[in-house]
Parts: sequence; structure tokens; C-alpha cells
Amino acid sequence: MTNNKYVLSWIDEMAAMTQPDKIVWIDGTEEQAEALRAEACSTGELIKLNEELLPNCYLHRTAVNDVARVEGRTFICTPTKEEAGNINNWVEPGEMYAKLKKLYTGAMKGKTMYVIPYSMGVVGSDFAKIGIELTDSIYVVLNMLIMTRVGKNVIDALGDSPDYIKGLHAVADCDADNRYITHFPQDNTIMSVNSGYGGNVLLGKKCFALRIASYLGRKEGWMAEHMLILGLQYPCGEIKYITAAFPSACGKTNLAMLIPPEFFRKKGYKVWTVGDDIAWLRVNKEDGKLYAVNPENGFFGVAPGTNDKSNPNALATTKRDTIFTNVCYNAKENTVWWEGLDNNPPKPEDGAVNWKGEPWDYRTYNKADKINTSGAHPNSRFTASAKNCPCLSSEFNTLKGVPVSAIIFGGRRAKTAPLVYQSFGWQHGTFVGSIMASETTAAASGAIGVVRRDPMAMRPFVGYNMGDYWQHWLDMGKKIPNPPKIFHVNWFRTDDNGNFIWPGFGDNMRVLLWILDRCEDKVDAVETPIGYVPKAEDINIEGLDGIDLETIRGLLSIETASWKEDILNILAFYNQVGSHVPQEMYEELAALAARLG
Ligand code: GTP
Ligand code: SPV
Ligand code: MN
Repeated sequence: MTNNKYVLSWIDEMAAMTQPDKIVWIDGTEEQAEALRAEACSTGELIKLNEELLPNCYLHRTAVNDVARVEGRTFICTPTKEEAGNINNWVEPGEMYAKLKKLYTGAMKGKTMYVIPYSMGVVGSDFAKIGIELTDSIYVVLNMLIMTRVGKNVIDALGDSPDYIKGLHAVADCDADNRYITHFPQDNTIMSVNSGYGGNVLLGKKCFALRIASYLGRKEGWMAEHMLILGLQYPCGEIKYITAAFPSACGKTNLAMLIPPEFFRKKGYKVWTVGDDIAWLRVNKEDGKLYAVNPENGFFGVAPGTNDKSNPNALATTKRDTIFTNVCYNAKENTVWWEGLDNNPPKPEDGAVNWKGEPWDYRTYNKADKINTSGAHPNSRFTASAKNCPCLSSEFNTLKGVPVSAIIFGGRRAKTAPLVYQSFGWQHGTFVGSIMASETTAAASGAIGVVRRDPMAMRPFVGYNMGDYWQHWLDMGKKIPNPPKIFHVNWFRTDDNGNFIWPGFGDNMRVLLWILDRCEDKVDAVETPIGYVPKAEDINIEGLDGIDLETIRGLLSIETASWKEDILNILAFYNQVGSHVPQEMYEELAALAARLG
């Protein structure tokens, strides 16, 4: 497939270590993909689903101990610990390479090594970057075929250049105690071993497009962020673009595919999806604005909670050509199900099988112990092709990106954070991003529902020192002549009974409209210690049942006491991030404390 000596010698070296029986290049053709699907079905790695109801769809189950990203086993291996910073796990590269060598040696014996040449971003765009993933998993190959752009044209675009990201993945024994997700930014290298779960093994995604790319972005003057990208179309036809960073399983896919409430839909408002998880951002020289592309080619979305009402666009996207991972199986129908899809779970007599592959009785479901009693794992996912998304933006394959009017940060916070507020400017907006906090979710292994700091929703994904990352945000602000405005939202405020107050989903459109009006100075706001907050009557609640002006006032209220309490937490977090925290961040914190009194 290539004469590129850098590629060939690296593959030789990796094959000598892992010792596969054979090496197969992935060429991106449908014939090859189909043969691999058939092979995976013959070994039980995939189950082919009902061709009439779910054409070209498959079910896969990962090992029970391997269902989410493992942040505790994810490492940034820079020459010094200081470069990786205090928030990342760090091991010196030589030591990590030695440790990994033992785990990889002979790991592909009796197996095939697949070589996947892929591009993050449209081949030929200034944004695009090339990677090659070596893997012994057909599941990984088939997911990468959906999530990235794979094929001969990628290898042709690389030519004889050494400029690509090397990725080595082996499932090995899937031993959780020897699971390592490692990054060597200085070597453009990713090595992943002993896992078969999405974010740990689809190396183009979090490993490359966020951790390695954030490192490259700092070096080269651009940004890689955990952000969705959407276009909001007004009745006049004009489209404005927004990016939003929410932590894992906090609503990016849902917001990106939003369907406006009927009242707005009838007037001609529409939302188009450019991306649901990752944005690469560059300054456009012509108009001085920040432009965004989605480097991915598909969606690796959370299944539970996805239904006809919450996200019909995502549901429609998964109706063909989709790989489902760790969802519930209906053997009678040969279909899949998950909690929150509908009120009709497969019954034992339908041959219901849970995400672990065991017979399942829906009547045993216990909200307090979802992992052991639900049909689908809380972090079960669909891998679906962007081209099947009914609301895919016509700019999805744009070479130059879409101009960003607003950047939104947000988290899952039962208290403290109001429905929406606007920062005072780029520097204060960077501060707002740096102090983000959110309840942890099932997307990463570990406790769920614990509030932690998750700056810019990038805590698990910055490939270098968090303090330097904040400095990069400040530096970028100075390089963007017409920067986007920066906002913060919280869809997850709860009442005294623990129920969400804001209806969320499609109704989030109402908040987006206020945000875009602010970008154009079309609406006033109230200046508060934390930023600009809407006047309650400026959030359009027409056609919204059960929510009145008083509820909106409550959602927008600022609990001064809990903000004051947070100041010390933020200070402690900054001290933990350490000596690289920019002085400006401490100044913003002091200014916030002063405004709160
Ligand atoms: P990753 O793919 O892990 O990065 O997650 P994501 O940010 O794309 O999260 P996603 O949109 O898949 O949402 C995850 C969960 O949040 C699902 O269970 C949704 O039902 C729920 N959710 C999304 N939007 C809202 C909202 O506006 N309100 C409420 N209450 N829940 C929401
Ligand atoms: C996330 O956890 O933020 C995801 C899923 O988008 S994974 O690809 O597993 O990282
Ligand atoms: Mn994500």
C-alpha cells in the first residue's frame, strides 16, 4: 500500500514485538469491511442484528471489567513530570516503553495485525492530520471505519512524509491490572494495551484528537477541544455556529442534534449538527474569526436515555450501519434495547440478554444498582456514521471550518451554577472554563455523581500541563481579532426532591437564542458578580408547560453563599494544578471574590 520508509520500518518493529501471524492493511473498501464483519460474526465477536429492522447493524459486548475509559491508567509520558503537570498521570518515557514492551511481546501471536491508515479531518483540509493505528481487534477496525476517514487516499496524502501519529493497540489478555493507555507527545505515539473499550482503543478519538492534538495545537497555535459544534438556522436562512464543552455524558450529543420546540420549528428555526464530541479550532486569517471543524466522521454516543422524544435525530442515525456496544439484546426479535429507549424492555420469554451476556429480567431493575441490574450498561454506546444523521450540517465536510459565534461551557451541577451566564470577555471566559465543575458519570470508571473540577471538560484529555493549557487559551485570545463570546450553562439544576427543574433537550434552544442575541448585542443582561445573567423575561418560554417566569428567576438566581464557599475550593484546585497556573487566573479569582464581597 505504501513505500513510506518511516511507516514500513515502524510496522516492522511493532510486528517483531507483537508477533502477529499476519498483517492486513485496511483499505476502506466495503468488500473488505463486509468480510471482516462476517469473520467477527463467525467468532462471536459481533452479533448481526435483524436486517429488516436494523440493516447492517451489529452488537458487541466488551469484557465486564472493560466498559469505560480508565483515567487512572491513562498516562502522559513526557520527558519531565512538569510537562505533563499534576493533573495527568506521568511516567518517564523510557520506563513506560520498557514496561509496555513486556506486555506487547508476543501479544498478537496467532492473531492478525490490522493496519488502519486514517485521517482526522477531511483529507486535503489545513485542519486534517493523519494517523495509523495497528490493532489486533476487528471491532476496533470496524469502529475506526465509522469514526474516521480510512483508506488509500490517506496513505497517498501522507506520501513519504514522517508526519503521522503512530498508534499501537493490542487487546492482549484484557487484564485490568495491566491496562495502559499511554501517550508520548514528543514521539507522536500512542500505545494502548489490555482493553477493548471505545475511548481506550479507538486511538483516533480521545488519544489523538484530544490528548496528542492539544499538545500539537499549543505548539502550532490552534486548539483541540472536547466540544460539540452546531449551526442554528434562523427563519431568514442565516446560520450561526456554536461550540460547547460539557464533560463526558453531560449532553453534547443531545445538544448537537437538538430539535427546536414546536413553537420555534413552525417559525422555521432549525439546528444542524457539525460535531458531537471534538472540535479543532483555528484562527481564520481573512476575517479574524475562530473557525471549527469536527475531526471525526461518526458518533460514538451514549445509548441510555436516547429515545424518540429526547433525541430522535440520534435514534434515526442508529437505524442502519451501526455497531452497538454493551446494550441489551432481544434474542426473539434480534434487536437491541436500552434503558430510556421506550417502556417496552425485552421480556425473559423474548430471550432478553443483559450487557454482560446473561439472561435478564427487567423486573429486577434497581436504579440504585444500575451496573448489576440494568439491561444496558449505563455507558453503553452506539457507533454510527455521520452520513446517516438526518440533521447533519451541509458544512460537515468543510475544508475551512465554520465560524464560531459563541463558546459554551457547562456541567452537571445540582446547585450553584445558574441556567446560563455570560463571561465578561475572553480572559474571564477562560477563567470560567478553568473553574468548571461537574458530577462524574459512567463514561469513566470510578465513582459516579461526585462533583469534581473538570476545566473546559478537558480534565482527562489535556496532553500536557493544565496550567500551560490555560495559558494557551489566554494566548489564543490575543491571536483572535474577532473572538467568540464565552458562556456557561447548566441544564441540571435540581429541586428539593432531586428532580431537574429545567426541561432540557429541545428546550435548550431557548437558551441558545439568548446566547446568540447577546453575541449580536440584541438583548440586555444583568451584571452580577459571576458574569452577565439574562433578565428572566428574555428567556422565551412560549409553549413551555409547567415553567413560568418565577421558575426561570429561580434557575437564574445566584447563590452567593455557595459561590463564596467555592472560592476556597477553586484556590485549592489551582494550587493542585501548580506553578504553571497563569497569574491572570489568580487575578480573575481574586476579582470574583471581591465582587462577591
Ligand atoms: P460523551 O459522548 O461521553 O462525551 O457525552 P455527551 O456529552 O455527548 O453526552 P450525551 O449527549 O450523550 O448525554 C448523556 C446523558 O445526559 C444522557 O443520558 C442524556 O439523556 C442526558 N442529557 C442530555 N441532555 C440533557 C438535558 O438537556 N437535560 C437532562 N436532564 N439530561 C440531558
Ligand atoms: C467520553 O467519555 O467523553 C466519550 C466516550 O466521548 S469515549 O470515546 O469512550 O471517550
Ligand atoms: Mn466525549
